[in-house]
Amino acid sequence: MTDARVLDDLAARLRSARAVAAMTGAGISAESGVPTFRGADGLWRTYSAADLATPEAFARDPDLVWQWYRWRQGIIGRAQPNAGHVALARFQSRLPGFTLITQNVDGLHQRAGSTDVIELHGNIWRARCARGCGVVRETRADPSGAGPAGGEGPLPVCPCGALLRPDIVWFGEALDPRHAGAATRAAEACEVFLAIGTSALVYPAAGLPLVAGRAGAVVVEINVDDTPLTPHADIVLRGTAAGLLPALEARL
Ligand code: BJW
Ligand code: ZN
Repeated sequence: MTDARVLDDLAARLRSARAVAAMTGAGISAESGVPTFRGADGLWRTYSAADLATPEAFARDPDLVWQWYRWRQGIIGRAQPNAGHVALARFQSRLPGFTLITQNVDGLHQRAGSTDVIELHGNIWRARCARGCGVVRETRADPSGAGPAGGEGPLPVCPCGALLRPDIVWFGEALDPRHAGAATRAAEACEVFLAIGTSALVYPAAGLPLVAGRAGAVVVEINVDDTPLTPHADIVLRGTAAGLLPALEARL
């Protein structure tokens, strides 16, 4: 089938489905200028996940970890949602049973107009108590890259006296069970599952399209490259999220 026929066919399935779930990864924000993790220019090529994205790293060197997150806040604060984010926000208004799940921490889906987004790995614009007393703080969307303490200032401290840390799920940490539960239920209930711009390597998120497939959903992969999900996908669309999602949305 030609790409146009595949898109026509998929759009018809989406229109007739009672429930649709989409899960995005860093690839959807790549065209907004936000670096991915594992590509040729990915963050893990230059930075060590073990030094920056684990609770042990934060305990060892919270300054370094906050510096890295402030730098990323700067990039994300200057980025704009792209046509892929906008198309997914329109999916939500066109498809009544649509659930958007994201692994991204950048908040670009919400800035494009999506609501009720299930953020599996947290959000870079929030900080929470590192000791776990329950305090959560919004951090400023400051394009200068200044973090919650403002620029290079002292590290942010919780009223309980512990440090605040980025509200992000690091390696080895459990996902918030409310978000993991909602995402699993959406995967089990949907008739079409779209996996968009994710390397499908990081669990438990990478298991969601497989859950959906086992429950009978049509699994669709949208990615510029092959991933471990590719052999399990029913439909593979090779191309960019910002190119393919508007083309799909135009057919809904
Ligand atoms: C495009 C495109 C375009 C490009 N259009 N496409 C061994 C050691 C340590 C841990 C483990 C281990 N084995 C298993 C684990 C568990 C671990 C895991 O899965 N690790 C694997 C890597 C092996 N998982 C965890 O630790 C999770 N927690 C857990 O399992 O808890 C268990 C537990 C239970 C009970 C109690 C306690 C514990 C947590 C995982 C958290 C992940 N966190 C991060 C955040 C890091 C920092 C940050 O953001 O600040 O989440 S890691 C990073 O990877 C980030 C992402 O959300 C996640 C997924 O990456 P994603 O989105 O797929 O991006 P990329 O870069 O990998 O891929 C981009 C894709 O886009 C590519 O395919 C491109 O081709 C494509 N693309 N441009 C379309 N324009
Ligand atoms: Zn606290």
